[in-house]
Amino acid sequence: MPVRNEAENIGPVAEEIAAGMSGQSPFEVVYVNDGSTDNTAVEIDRVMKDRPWLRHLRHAVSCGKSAAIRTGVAAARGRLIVTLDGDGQNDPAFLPALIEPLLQNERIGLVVGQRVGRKDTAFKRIQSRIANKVRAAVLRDGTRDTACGLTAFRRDAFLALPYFDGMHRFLPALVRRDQHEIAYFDVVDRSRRAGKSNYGMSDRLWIGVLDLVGVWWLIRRRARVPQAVEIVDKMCQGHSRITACNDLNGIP
Ligand SMILES: Nc1nc2c(ncn2[C@@H]2O[C@H](COP(=O)(O)OP(=O)(O)O)[C@@H](O)[C@H]2O)c(=O)[nH]1
Ligand SMILES: [Mg+2]
Repeated sequence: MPVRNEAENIGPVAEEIAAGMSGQSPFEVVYVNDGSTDNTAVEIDRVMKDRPWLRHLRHAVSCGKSAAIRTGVAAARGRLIVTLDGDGQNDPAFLPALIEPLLQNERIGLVVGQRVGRKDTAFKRIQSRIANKVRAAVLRDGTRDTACGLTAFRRDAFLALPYFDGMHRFLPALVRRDQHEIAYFDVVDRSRRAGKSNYGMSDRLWIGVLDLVGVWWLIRRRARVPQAVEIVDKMCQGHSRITACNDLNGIP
């Protein structure tokens, strides 16, 4: 869970996660505190006291949401990962259902939460609708909504993706580029519990256009990953190849 300046939301969201995950397989929750300047760190330390499944990683300075997600995934000890926002917009009750498709089908590399009943302001919803339409048309990633914080994926598949600031908004296209299948899951949206959004319009629009061009290029220029086999010289079989060949060539 990436968090930046979410002090008031830490306690309530931790409680909801505990309720949503009770009775599930062993799990851990990695909070990545991305250089928060409010009481987020104090709050995470407080809720960790009686929750041994909670971990607190901290960036010395804010590096952005993609960086925070990557830090959390790299630190995670499980093979399967679910992400969710730390502002209470994502209901942790959906966590087990998001993991399920990954357990059922090994070809699936990513499960994407799709928000229904959006609770954002009308202005933000329009921005989001336009951005999603443009992205889907350019990348043909078959995804209605890539900005939902609830996603689930395989740790190794995620860590193999190209890493850049903003990559978390392009997971379907990037995962598909690596030949994994994608599953979708509708999640009921909620309002931010407290605090304010970390993003303004300029962050999303201009950087979003630049990132879109970058991801389009990555897809266009995807290099085939060859299945390489080593051809072993029959004369050398059964010996250590280097020694044997050197012997044959008369090299000491
Ligand atoms: N680590 C990190 N998390 C961020 C950053 N910006 C946003 N977040 C987190 O990402 C989630 C979604 O951000 P939010 O500000 O709610 O964006 P919105 O829902 O699109 O308005 C929240 O949990 C934030 O705390 C950032 O720069 N770094
Ligand atoms: Mg939010």
